[in-house]
Amino acid sequence: MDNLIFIIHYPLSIKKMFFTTIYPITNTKITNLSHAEQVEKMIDGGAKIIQLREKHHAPKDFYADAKKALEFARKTSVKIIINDRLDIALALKADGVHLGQDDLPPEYAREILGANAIIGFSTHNVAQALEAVKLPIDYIAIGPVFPTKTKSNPDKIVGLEGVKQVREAIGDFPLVAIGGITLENFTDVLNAGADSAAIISDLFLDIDNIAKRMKIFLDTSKVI
Ligand code: TZP
Ligand code: MG
Repeated sequence: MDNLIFIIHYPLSIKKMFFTTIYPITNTKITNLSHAEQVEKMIDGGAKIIQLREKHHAPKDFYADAKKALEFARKTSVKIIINDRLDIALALKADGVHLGQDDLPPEYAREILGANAIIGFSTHNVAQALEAVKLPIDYIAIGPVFPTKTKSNPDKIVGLEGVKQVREAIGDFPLVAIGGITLENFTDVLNAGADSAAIISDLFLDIDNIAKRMKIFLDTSKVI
């Protein structure tokens, strides 16, 4: 018993509890609302984990807006994940970061953010997914599942078949599907094996009723 080896398994199963069937992502361009305003509405609609994604504003403006969003979320148990910007996630003590294939490698993000942070990683095919599950991350995203206008230069569409193949390849590793997911195809995506669906544009179809649409998504997933 001298050489007891402790193996730390990622993802920590307790973190899986933070997932709901919907993983909403903010978008200031589509909504014309600040990240903080969107977070308020998403939380009102029942979101448990929200990703702040900003592709246009200056880092200092994103930082200030995300700070307000986080202050609001901290009155609740809702988790806030920052897309791309490990520096902003660290500065704000956000709950985690979501990284893409070309971003800072997740190993470094883990070193910097620590064991409790939630780290997500985008993948676009089975081979990338299989590599990703070896990394110290908490969930992988697969997509785009369907055509999307929200992301510039999207990777090849994987379809429902792609989600199924990734699910089969990765076992029960937490899986988020993304790209072109709507109220109509959302249950198919979950049935294909995704734990959660990350949604941008379809959540904002009616800008005045973001919370209501969020609730409809959550209620829809309760009946599958
Ligand atoms: N990554 C793959 S598709 C996508 C991202 C960030 C955009 C998803 O947006 P939408 O509007 O839900 O298709
Ligand atoms: Mg990215």
